[in-house]
Amino acid sequence: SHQTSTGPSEPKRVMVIGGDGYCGWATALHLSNKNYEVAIVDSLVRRLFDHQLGLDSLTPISSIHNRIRRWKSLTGKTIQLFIGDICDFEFLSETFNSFEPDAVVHFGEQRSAPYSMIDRSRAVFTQNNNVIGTLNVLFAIKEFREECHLVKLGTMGEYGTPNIDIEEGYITITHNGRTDTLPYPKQASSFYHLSKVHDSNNIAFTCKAWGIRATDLNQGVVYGVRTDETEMHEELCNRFDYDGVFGTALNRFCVQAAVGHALTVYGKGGQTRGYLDIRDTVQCVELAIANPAQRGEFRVFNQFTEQFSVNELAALVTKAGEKLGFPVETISVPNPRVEAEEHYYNAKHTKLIELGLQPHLLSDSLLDSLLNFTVKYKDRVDTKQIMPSVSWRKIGVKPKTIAA
Ligand code: NAD
Ligand code: USQ
Repeated sequence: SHQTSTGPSEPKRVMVIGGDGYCGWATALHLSNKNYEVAIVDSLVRRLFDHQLGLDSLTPISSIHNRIRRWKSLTGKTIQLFIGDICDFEFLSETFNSFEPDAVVHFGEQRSAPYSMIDRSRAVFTQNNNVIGTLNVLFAIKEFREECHLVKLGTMGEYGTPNIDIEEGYITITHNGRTDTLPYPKQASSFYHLSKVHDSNNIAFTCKAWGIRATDLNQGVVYGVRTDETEMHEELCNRFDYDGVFGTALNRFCVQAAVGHALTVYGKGGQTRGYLDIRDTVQCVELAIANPAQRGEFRVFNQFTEQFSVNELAALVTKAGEKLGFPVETISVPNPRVEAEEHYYNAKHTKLIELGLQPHLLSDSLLDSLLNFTVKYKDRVDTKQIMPSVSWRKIGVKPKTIAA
């Protein structure tokens, strides 16, 4: 029984792969709260990466078992849990046949660009984990649940930074007098971002060949931590990465400001990306599920709400810090990545708005509360984890040990 019932075709049973992670946990709770039947599938490999690299979330996070028990005791709602690796097809088949999803939201990938650039073995792990995992999901849908809608997390980074406007998935080109609508050119710039390009190609092909219905959500950089559901209890608290491997731009800057570390702008700081609040991540995924793609359709949405350059983010955090009474400095760090540092950027993002997305834009008050949130946990910050440690140019075949 749905709250947001908009039609008979609306799916009820949603499998959230990667549901123990940052975006996935918030989404699983949101969908459960909206009366979808939710199952989390996760290998917990992300918690293992943190142990292996000696990193930790800014926020203390409970085990997935305690998280789900707490959710049940607060709301009476059950979230099913399947612990396993989706690269193991036997495991994935069993979860499909046991849970019988109407929609699969697939967050379950190695998602850090720096992690994928540590050494050969992490590059290979990333592409193997991501590409084979997604292929297995496609085979499971074909074999066991052919009506099931795949909602796949892609990335805006698939497009790179071309010197023309970025469209949503497709571009109409006239060449030598003939016109066609073609996949938008992809220019990813890490082995992680490239894994998403490979996924998109595999998904597009199986939509055509097998009639899979899929939505590729090319998400921008996510910021924030609180969602209506995760703030109900401290045991539901989401993870918040700030380290140089898994931390992302705005979240990192807030933690840096909170502990009095200079903001780490890489290179010239003109790198411009799409950004969104984690409350909009959960809203976008719900909208995609409630309005499924057609059989055989490969739908692409650009999932972000605003564009910022790294310099603009640093300026916003500096202003917010000063307002709260602590001075914030910025340093230019030699760019560990290979990327354009000054470039044109104008990406379309209208399709989710057309479906009803009501964005939470980055306002002064949101930035104040995010900064206050990081200040609350600042004693947990390991400042040794802040500077970037992974170089795009220095990647080699030798297993890289992580220096203390
Ligand atoms: P995360 O690392 O916090 O969560 C990913 C989860 O997937 C983890 O819990 C991990 O254990 C699980 N997982 C990984 N491989 C798995 C496998 N083979 N089998 C089962 N579970 C597996 O990452 P996140 O930040 O929540 O990102 C989720 C998705 O959203 C990713 O696909 C990412 O590429 C995409 N995305 C994230 C951001 C962002 O800013 N965080 C931005 C754009 C897109
Ligand atoms: N950057 C800095 N200083 C920092 C951290 C980052 O200048 O301290 C710069 C980076 O060089 C880059 C930009 O900020 O130009 C964004 O970097 P990021 O680490 O915030 O994000 P990115 O590596 O692109 O990856 C994150 C998620 C990934 C997702 C992607 C969306 O980890 O899963 O796919 O955002 S997007 O950027 O749109 O491709």
